[in-house]
Amino acid sequence: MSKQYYQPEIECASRQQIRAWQSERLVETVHRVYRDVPYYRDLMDKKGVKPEDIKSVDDLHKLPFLTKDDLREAYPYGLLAKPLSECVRIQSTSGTTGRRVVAFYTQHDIDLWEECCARALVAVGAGKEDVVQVAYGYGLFTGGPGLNGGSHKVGCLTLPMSSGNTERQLQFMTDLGATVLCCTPSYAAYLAESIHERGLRDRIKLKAGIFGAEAWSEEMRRDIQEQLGIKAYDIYGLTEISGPGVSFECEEQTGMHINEDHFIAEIIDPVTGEVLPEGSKGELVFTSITKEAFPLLRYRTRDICVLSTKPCSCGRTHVKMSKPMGRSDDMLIVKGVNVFPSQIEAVLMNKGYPANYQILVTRERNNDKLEVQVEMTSEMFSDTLGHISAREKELVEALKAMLGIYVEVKLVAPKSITRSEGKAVRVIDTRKLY
Ligand code: DLL
Repeated sequence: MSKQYYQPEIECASRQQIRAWQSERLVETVHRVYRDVPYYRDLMDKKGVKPEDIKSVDDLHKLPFLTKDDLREAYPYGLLAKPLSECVRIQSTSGTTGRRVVAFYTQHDIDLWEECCARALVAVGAGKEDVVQVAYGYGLFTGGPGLNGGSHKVGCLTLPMSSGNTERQLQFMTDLGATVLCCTPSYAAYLAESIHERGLRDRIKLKAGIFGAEAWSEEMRRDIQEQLGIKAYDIYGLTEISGPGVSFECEEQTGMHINEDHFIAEIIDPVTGEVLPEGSKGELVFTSITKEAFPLLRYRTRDICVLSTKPCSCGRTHVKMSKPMGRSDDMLIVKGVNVFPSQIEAVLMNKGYPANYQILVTRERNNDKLEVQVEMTSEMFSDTLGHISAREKELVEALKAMLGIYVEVKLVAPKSITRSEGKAVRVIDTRKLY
């Protein structure tokens, strides 16, 4: 293991020590933003909170929340906590609606972010001898630059592929003997499928994959692991808080350790904003405590998950977050029933379908219709030409059992759903709800 990016004194510190670091850094950050960022000063004044009221992590709940709307309102420079002359980079979220969210970095912030990604790589067993293929998008999206920087820090040979151009990905993967693949899980599934089709399985040397940026189920993990003969690890992050590496999985593969020396995590009730006890399912909220240019206090991620400080076999003591179980804002309400796309995916994968599907939500005469188009594997396609309706019926029943509502299922031919090179577009909701 690379010593520099696995520091047991930090990653395996006592909970008491972690809390002490967090309290000290939180107090410093709150004083700094109150002094230097008028937007924060206004928010805190409106809530009647003074920096002196925040003496430790126990006082965190007194601070106002920050939302994506605040970031849009303060766009572009309103939340900047350092002079522009000290900033060296921006990154931006992948959202296409409304004003984009732009995050700023000083060189210190870039180093910190890349160190978080380096920790993620070391946690999956990467070291100087490894060849890391980074097939996340580069540019404004944080996936490529973050993992690229982390890989450099660990000293791996880094292949800055960016996403797309599958032929070239496979050529470099085989010719250069990539051992670690970093990309979205949907692109990993597509690459696995392409490797299988070309009979390249014996020519790849991959041992691990670091897949994140979108929701993926345990079933999808199993599929990718089997197809590529690797261990597939989850990684989480968001542009606003830095990018990938806010949390990452270790060899236990049972949730992602949050880099708690840099970020404080809370779980809140998404409706009331009340802080919930450990183990509750709710919305994840982050406070960054070491960033210079763009420190965010109590930022509402809209990601629904659960936190746990249960001891981990890897020895790390940093709190673990579950895989996000959906978003408080992408949850579909169909015929009054809450539906998470991840539930549909779990059913499909359980029944042996590939991760190529699309969920269509429409409304006709005030009646919601939920349709899932699912691609068959080529084996299924040739096997079941006469039995498609039986297969469809089986899925309808399984989805009904999971969701409690009728879902129309259409099985479609292999390769008929457009492949994604970045985040897959899973849901097409044409209802006009607002
Ligand atoms: O997706 C950063 C990233 C890049 C993470 C590469 C991991 C790997 P954004 O484009 O700002 O940043 O999107 C952030 O994506 O709030 C989650 O809803 C979702 N997301 C990120 N990682 C995961 C994950 C990057 N592992 C938003 N599982 C977040 C599920 C994820 N959802």
